[in-house]
Amino acid sequence: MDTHNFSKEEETIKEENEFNGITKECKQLLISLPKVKGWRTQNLYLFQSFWCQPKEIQAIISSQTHFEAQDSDVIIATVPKSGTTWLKALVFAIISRHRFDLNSKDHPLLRSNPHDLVPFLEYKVYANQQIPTLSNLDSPRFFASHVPYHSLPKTMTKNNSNCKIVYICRNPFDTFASIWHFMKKIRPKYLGPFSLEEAFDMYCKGEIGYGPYWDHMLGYWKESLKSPEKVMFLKYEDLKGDVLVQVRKIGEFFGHPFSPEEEENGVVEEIAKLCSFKSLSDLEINNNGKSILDFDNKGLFRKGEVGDWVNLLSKEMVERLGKIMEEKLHGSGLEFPHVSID
Ligand code: PAP
Repeated sequence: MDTHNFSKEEETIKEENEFNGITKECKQLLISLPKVKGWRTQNLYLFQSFWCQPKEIQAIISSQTHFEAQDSDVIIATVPKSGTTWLKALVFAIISRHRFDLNSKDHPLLRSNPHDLVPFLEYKVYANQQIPTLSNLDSPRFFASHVPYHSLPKTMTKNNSNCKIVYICRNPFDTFASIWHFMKKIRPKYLGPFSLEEAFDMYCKGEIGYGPYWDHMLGYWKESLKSPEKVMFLKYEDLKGDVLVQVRKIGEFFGHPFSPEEEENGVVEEIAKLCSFKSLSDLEINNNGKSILDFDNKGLFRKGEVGDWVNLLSKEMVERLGKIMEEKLHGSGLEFPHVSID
């Protein structure tokens, strides 16, 4: 429960922030939707079966209305904090490797954060009521989204669309830990205190941006089983396990397999190195620059480890989330490595 008592002035700031930049129609829609307290904004709204913030809902509706997919589009879909930045870097480097020399000091990944090279539909492309012309962008176009599969623009997902989607998620224990640490940094003060217990409780109920994450993962999982040529399903743990194998698979999936000559010249290894936690997090742009929603890029690189949740969650928390995962993922074939706190 939120124990912070808001002053009159703070209440005004809250109200102004909530619908600032939101059209009348969208506001009307928001008012009709179920809502819960937000992690980073005043409220999260239940829109198309997932929880989301007002500004993003408006942008998502706009993307669903206006985005025209092209067969050559490269789409990266992700659960927040599951390795989006890493996957964006890898996919960009793999697909543009004939255009941008991997050894060049001018490689875009050395000068730009991956989020600026592969923009989110909901945070960037259609943000702030923009409806940009995208048809004249160089091919292939790169876009990203955090929305569940069923809420992607229909021109992407319809049967006769050949654009490809690579998806990444992560063990929900680590996703929670990553989000919790990130949120502590960016949560506005006027929203008041937010305890670990409260955040965890909301997470377990699915009340988090783009959550519930089990539904998010299952949506893409089922689609990847049905149409493996259309949706490639990855876990953060797969990339950590053997990034070279995954780089090759991503190349093949997008129709850019590595030639024997490239293999011999170590191109796969070069890409993995360029996109590694160490390389990216050492860059000036990722230490002092900003990208999505004006947040510091530095905050996108914390530890980059598997299993860091053990330093955060109590035994009871592990049991509760473990049960939820078992129940939700049961029978789907989607699994994460066994979790135990002992
Ligand atoms: P986003 O949703 O804000 O874009 P996202 O990139 O999906 O975040 O996830 C951030 C996590 O990926 C962080 O995990 P952590 O909190 O457990 O440390 C971050 O450290 C990790 N990460 C970022 N870049 C890399 C990378 N190149 N290699 C491995 N992990 C990375």
